[in-house]
Amino acid sequence: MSKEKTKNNSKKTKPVENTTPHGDAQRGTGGELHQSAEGTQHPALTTNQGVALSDNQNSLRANPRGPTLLEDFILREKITHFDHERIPERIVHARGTGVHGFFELTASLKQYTTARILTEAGERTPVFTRISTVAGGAGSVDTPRDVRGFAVKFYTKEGNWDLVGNNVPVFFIQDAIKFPDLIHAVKMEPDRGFPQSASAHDTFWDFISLTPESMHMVMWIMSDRTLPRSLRMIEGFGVHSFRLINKAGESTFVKFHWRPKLGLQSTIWDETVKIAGADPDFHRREMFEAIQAGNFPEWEFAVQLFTQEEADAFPFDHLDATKLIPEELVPLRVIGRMVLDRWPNNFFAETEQVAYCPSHVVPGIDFSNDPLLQGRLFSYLDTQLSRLGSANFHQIPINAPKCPFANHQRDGHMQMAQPAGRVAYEPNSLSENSPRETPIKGFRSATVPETGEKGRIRAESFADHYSQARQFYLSQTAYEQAHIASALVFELSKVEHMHIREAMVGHFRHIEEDLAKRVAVGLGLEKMPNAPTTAAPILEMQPSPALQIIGKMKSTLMGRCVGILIADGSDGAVIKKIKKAAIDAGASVKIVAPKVGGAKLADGSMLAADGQLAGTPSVLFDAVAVILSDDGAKALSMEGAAIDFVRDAFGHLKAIALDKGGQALLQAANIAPDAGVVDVNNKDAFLAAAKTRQWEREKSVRMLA
Ligand code: HDE
Repeated sequence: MSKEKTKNNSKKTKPVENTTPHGDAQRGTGGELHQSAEGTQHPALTTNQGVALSDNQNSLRANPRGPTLLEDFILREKITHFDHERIPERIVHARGTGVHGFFELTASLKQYTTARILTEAGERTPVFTRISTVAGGAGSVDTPRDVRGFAVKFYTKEGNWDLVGNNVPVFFIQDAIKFPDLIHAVKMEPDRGFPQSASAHDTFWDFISLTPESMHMVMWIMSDRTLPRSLRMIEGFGVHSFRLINKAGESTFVKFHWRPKLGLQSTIWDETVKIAGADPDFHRREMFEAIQAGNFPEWEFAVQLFTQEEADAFPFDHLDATKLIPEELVPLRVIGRMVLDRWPNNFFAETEQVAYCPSHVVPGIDFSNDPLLQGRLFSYLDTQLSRLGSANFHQIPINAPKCPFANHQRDGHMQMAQPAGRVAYEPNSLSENSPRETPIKGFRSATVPETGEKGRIRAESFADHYSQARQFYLSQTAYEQAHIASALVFELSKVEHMHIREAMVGHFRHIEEDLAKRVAVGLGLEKMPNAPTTAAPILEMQPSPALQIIGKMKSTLMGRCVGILIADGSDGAVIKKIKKAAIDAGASVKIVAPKVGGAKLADGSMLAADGQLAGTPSVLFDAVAVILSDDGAKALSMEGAAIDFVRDAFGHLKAIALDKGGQALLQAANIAPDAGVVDVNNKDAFLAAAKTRQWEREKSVRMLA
């Protein structure tokens, strides 16, 4: 009886690459290389005990058509391991993309801190950065309207420092005790199990409408900040105030900021929704491709430093995480840069198992009394214990410090270390070499006096919930204000309960009457709801242009992608010219054609496509060119995907370069060209238009609130 063999792909894989962390010596029977039938060399496939397998295609059966035997330890080991492959996903921030890189300090903060990572200019420190969405599960799409987590693990010479921030500088709530309620409200509703990864539903807005302190954050999440074009084009914020402590033991407050080298850029809401369908992994794929291409994302690292006296003079409380410190009040000092340049080898081992904790700080950095931060100092360690399953999670390579670490903690699940010796306690007199305290260099907390009455009392200085929400709204350009109002109309239109819609509009009346009116009209409310009473007077604050996105876009094509739609008969010389111009300006270029094999150009040559038209819509690009022969234009005028390609590019305010055939397609799509639609030969005009969005066009393509 011959044994049935299914195709064994392993025979075809590249020979001899030992990827096990244990190395050859620990490969058991698999240690030596084996000769395959085809003559290639490969390591033996073994069990986890190192026993080489003779057959990985058939389980052990009593006879060829008989029952499987319990004795088959190979089958049982393999299936059992597989059954346990998943660990609990993060309760929030489950969907994330992680990349290795380095941090380089460019200006020393020696005067303010002893933390070496902030004092040695020119020194590079390895980092692992994970950018995430908040609400969705690990398998959810990359582009919901959502805050992005921005977590950086610095492997410093003095221990790991985790700066676990967001791409929005404020938060929904002031006190950690409200966090489970906030998250239960935004996650899918528990009875029905939807919506996944969306805030546009009743429970979220119900909670928000009853939580006035969230109004500032509401302005941010309804702005285009939550619709990033790329993970490389977002800012990052440490959110809370922290402290720096210098050699003399003096402390200074600090807020941390990341600013993207590519500038800020967002997508249009309709575009975002379509991207979710066209490429659910849009952000992760884009980051992967950028790193593979050597276009390493980079951020400036900046700080806002201020003293207790300065803080006392702010018209808000900096310990309240629903407030930011306007850059105009405390300017940003750029002190370093972060470059992400290496994709992880293994998604699970690194991106999934990385465990960030805001409590991971190094000597010279300390916490403030922000009650949200104080709660986080507990939560993250606790969550890692349940998610990673062991108090030894710090031994997983992605979490382990890259400096020596030693203490008397012992044992526990999955203990990897094998500490030698008799002594596992301190103080001791039996082991001179055992780890001991280092009073001079060791971690010390800021010596701040604490007085006052114990109690569950919200500080009065936390009572103003509207002034900064108003400041944010009034700081935006008219286009951005329209997007905020329209986002609110969109979200609240998904809310079934009238009283929740009305309550929200009531809050908006405190932020800006015009905003409230626009939303009320957009929702079709018959009369304006009353505004709730406020706990504190609403202050008129100076607008802060630094809060805009449009004001922070960079006039560049770096990191942007131009799509060129072609078909049989397109002019190769024209394609080449526009492609070169875009690449010279820093963009990447993708050719889109009805068939992925490519198109036969006018000169008879074939040009391969990077994407097939039906699967590569224009939402995946920042600007497009359409280069078609007369026949090509005629054929594509009958193709819905081609019509959508130009209609969406136009509707999403993108620059469009056209030749004669491209113009014919535009006409077939019933689009009247404007200043952002240019002749393909006028490459300067195209590149200039491609570096921005055609904001003026928007009123001609959609009704904004
Ligand atoms: Fe988190 N948060 N959070 N959070 N958070 C988690 O920790 C929590 C908050 C942030 O890429 C969890 O490892 C509480 C603010 C990021 O792995 C959990 C409170 C900010 C990430 C947790 C907050 C953040 C998390 C879930 C209110 C911006 C992802 C899994 C007191 C400054 C990190 C995990 C990564 C993850 C708790 C509020 C950022 C449950 C209790 C404010 C970027 O521990």
